[in-house]
Amino acid sequence: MGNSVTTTIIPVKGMTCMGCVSSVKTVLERLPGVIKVTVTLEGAQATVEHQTASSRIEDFKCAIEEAGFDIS
Ligand SMILES: [Cu+2]
Repeated sequence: MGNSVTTTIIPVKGMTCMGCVSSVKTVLERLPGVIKVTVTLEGAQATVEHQTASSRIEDFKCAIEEAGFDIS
Protein backbone atom coordinates (compact mmCIF):
# COMPACT_ATOMS: atom_id res chain seq x y z
CA MET A 1 0.00 0.00 0.00
CA GLY A 2 2.95 2.29 0.63
CA ASN A 3 3.68 2.40 -3.06
CA SER A 4 0.24 3.20 -4.31
CA VAL A 5 -0.07 5.81 -7.01
CA THR A 6 -2.71 8.51 -7.29
CA THR A 7 -3.60 10.73 -10.22
CA THR A 8 -4.65 14.22 -9.22
CA ILE A 9 -6.08 16.77 -11.64
CA ILE A 10 -5.63 20.41 -10.72
CA PRO A 11 -7.33 23.19 -12.68
CA VAL A 12 -4.83 25.99 -13.38
CA LYS A 13 -5.85 29.53 -14.28
CA GLY A 14 -3.70 32.06 -16.08
CA MET A 15 -1.64 29.97 -18.49
CA THR A 16 -1.40 31.73 -21.85
CA CYS A 17 1.35 29.98 -23.79
CA MET A 18 3.59 26.93 -23.92
CA GLY A 19 6.08 28.76 -21.68
CA CYS A 20 3.46 28.85 -18.93
CA VAL A 21 2.73 25.17 -19.47
CA SER A 22 6.42 24.38 -19.21
CA SER A 23 6.78 26.43 -15.98
CA VAL A 24 3.92 24.64 -14.28
CA LYS A 25 5.25 21.26 -15.38
CA THR A 26 8.73 22.05 -14.09
CA VAL A 27 7.69 23.21 -10.62
CA LEU A 28 5.46 20.17 -10.15
CA GLU A 29 8.10 17.70 -11.32
CA ARG A 30 10.46 18.91 -8.61
CA LEU A 31 8.14 17.94 -5.78
CA PRO A 32 8.64 14.78 -3.74
CA GLY A 33 6.72 11.71 -4.84
CA VAL A 34 5.84 13.07 -8.27
CA ILE A 35 6.10 10.48 -11.02
CA LYS A 36 4.66 12.18 -14.07
CA VAL A 37 3.15 15.57 -14.90
CA THR A 38 1.02 16.47 -17.90
CA VAL A 39 -0.11 20.06 -18.36
CA THR A 40 -2.49 21.22 -21.06
CA LEU A 41 -3.09 24.78 -22.12
CA GLU A 42 -6.48 24.03 -23.77
CA GLY A 43 -7.68 22.04 -20.80
CA ALA A 44 -6.20 24.58 -18.34
CA GLN A 45 -5.18 21.83 -16.01
CA ALA A 46 -2.30 19.86 -14.60
CA THR A 47 -2.52 16.11 -14.25
CA VAL A 48 -0.10 14.81 -11.65
CA GLU A 49 0.67 11.16 -11.17
CA HIS A 50 2.24 10.77 -7.75
CA GLN A 51 2.97 8.40 -4.93
CA THR A 52 0.06 8.61 -2.56
CA ALA A 53 2.08 8.41 0.64
CA SER A 54 4.89 10.82 -0.17
CA SER A 55 3.18 13.81 -1.72
CA ARG A 56 0.60 16.35 -0.68
CA ILE A 57 -1.94 18.00 -2.96
CA GLU A 58 -1.49 21.19 -0.96
CA ASP A 59 2.18 21.30 -2.06
CA PHE A 60 1.14 21.01 -5.70
CA LYS A 61 -1.20 23.97 -5.33
CA CYS A 62 1.40 26.07 -3.53
CA ALA A 63 4.00 25.36 -6.21
CA ILE A 64 1.60 26.40 -8.97
CA GLU A 65 0.70 29.60 -7.14
CA GLU A 66 4.35 30.40 -6.44
CA ALA A 67 5.01 30.03 -10.17
CA GLY A 68 2.49 32.81 -10.73
CA PHE A 69 -0.70 30.97 -11.63
CA ASP A 70 -4.02 30.54 -9.90
CA ILE A 71 -5.82 27.43 -8.85
CA SER A 72 -9.33 27.68 -10.20
CU1 LIG B 1 3.09 31.87 -21.00
